[in-house]
Formats: sequence, structure tokens, C-alpha cells
Amino acid sequence: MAKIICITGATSGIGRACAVKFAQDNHQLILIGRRTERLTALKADLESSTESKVHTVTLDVRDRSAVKQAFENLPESIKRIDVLINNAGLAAGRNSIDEGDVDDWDRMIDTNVKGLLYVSKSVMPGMVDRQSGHIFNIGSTAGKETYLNGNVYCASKHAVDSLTKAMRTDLLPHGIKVTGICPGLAETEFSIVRYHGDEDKAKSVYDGFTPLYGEDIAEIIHFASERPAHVCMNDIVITPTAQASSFYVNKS
Ligand code: NDP
Ligand code: 8X3
Repeated sequence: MAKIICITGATSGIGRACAVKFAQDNHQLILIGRRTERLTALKADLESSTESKVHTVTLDVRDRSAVKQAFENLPESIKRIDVLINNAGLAAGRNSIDEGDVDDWDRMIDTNVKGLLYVSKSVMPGMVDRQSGHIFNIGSTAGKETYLNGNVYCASKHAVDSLTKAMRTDLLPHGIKVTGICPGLAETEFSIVRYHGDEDKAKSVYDGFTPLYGEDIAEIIHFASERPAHVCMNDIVITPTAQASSFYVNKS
């Protein structure tokens, strides 16, 4: 049956791959990101290649009132969101904590933690009313371990991990599934953003091994979303085969 699936951060990487994967099942998609041209191009691409209907929303998830308004203004026909994929997020900087840039800290905490909460706050009450729904929070291996110079990014993803458990607990009486997705090293635009546009430095993160790609993670989210009503996959850690943890990567 066609579901209504809302994906934040759909203009790139993991979020974009989720949009492509779910469109193949002809679900109705609500795609969110700041880059309008990319959203428009993706909508055109998906609507011409699948039966999926795509609604795009240009939105900065850090903007609390804009998030509230955007969800209130959704067309009635797509307000009943079945699946929310809280994916929008970023790392900014890779400095020792004493040398960290406070603007970078604000961006990460405001997007990864507060943005996820603002979006969830707009979606959860409807799921509670309907006594059904599935929320995916994209955490990270950085939310399970703290690595050198990962500091505030790791803290933001530990917060996501905690919020995932909190949502699962508080929403339990309402039959709402909450799944934490915790990828390791995935080659997307993530490192370009982290290194403030330095593409060579970003590329070098994935030298010497095969990383994950957005599609690998989208397939797993799709699989988890397709389990029967009585089955919830709670917490999924996915790394490249060459990665054992945040500390051990087998580079050739
Ligand atoms: P990308 O940089 O490729 O994609 C990030 C997406 O987030 C973009 O679509 C971007 O859209 C969106 N985004 C960022 N800030 C905002 C904002 N303020 N408001 C709305 N959308 C925003 O990276 P990934 O696909 O890798 O990252 C997706 C998620 O996966 C993140 O939460 C990241 O922390 C997590 N993750 C990534 C890993 C990796 O190694 N790549 C591993 C583990 C977790 P736009 O710029 O158009 O707004
Ligand atoms: C992204 C993976 O190892 O760069 O969350 O933190 S890592």
C-alpha cells in the first residue's frame, strides 16, 4: 500500500538515496532540504521514472517557526505521514575541542539535535492520533563512540541516539516504531561539508578502502520499514566491511 514518507535532507547523500529507493515503490514523498533547485530536479526525475508523487519543501530545519508552518501548510492529502526519516544533519570542522569554532558547534547542535526535534514535534502528534507510524533517526557510529577531534559532532549524535531511545519509550503505548540508523564512513557530501568545501581533504577520508554509499543505507532503511506491524528493528549499526569501529579502518 502506498505510504506517505517524509525525508529531511533529501538533496544529497543518504536522504536522496532514500527518496530514490522509496519512490520505486510508488509511495508519496515529502522531500525537505534547503537547496530548492535540487529538490525540483529530484521531483521531476522521480515523477518521470516512477508512479510516485513528490511534494518538495524548501526548509531549514533549524528554523523552529518555519518548520511548524511548513508542516501546518502541507496539503491535507499528505498530512498523515506514515514514515519520517530524520536525516538532515552535518559535521562541521575536525578540530581539537579547545580549538573548536563556536559557529560550527551551533550549526551541528542546531541541525542534528534541535532540527530533528522541531521536525519530530510537527509529525509525532499525528502519529499518536492515528496510533501508528515509523520514525527513523539517522545517528552515527559517532553517536556510539567518541573519536579524536570528533567532539561536538559525536556529542550531537550521542544526543540523537538518546532521543531515539526516548522516542521509542515514550511512543511505545501508541504503537509507533522508532529505529536508530547508525552508519559508519559513507561517501556523500558529508566530508566536503565537514571540511568546509575542501574537496581533496574530503576525498582523502575514503582513500584505501571501499566506503558505504547512500544507497547502502537507503536499502537497509527500506528493509526495516517493510517489516510486519509486530516487528521493529530498533538500532542498526552499519559500517563498511573495512571498518570495525570509529577507531579501526583497514586501509590498503
Ligand atoms: P550530505 O551532506 O550528503 O547530506 C546532508 C543532507 O542534509 C543534505 O540533503 C542537506 O540539504 C541536509 N541538510 C543539512 N543541513 C540542513 C538544514 N539546516 N535544513 C535542512 N536540511 C539540511 O551528508 P549525508 O547524506 O552523509 O548525511 C545525512 C545524515 O547522515 C546526517 O545526519 C549525517 O550526520 C549522517 N551520517 C553520515 C555519515 C557519513 O559518513 N556520510 C555517517 C553517519 C551518519 P541542504 O544542504 O539542501 O539543506
Ligand atoms: C559520520 C561517520 O566516522 O565521520 O557520522 O563520524 S564519522
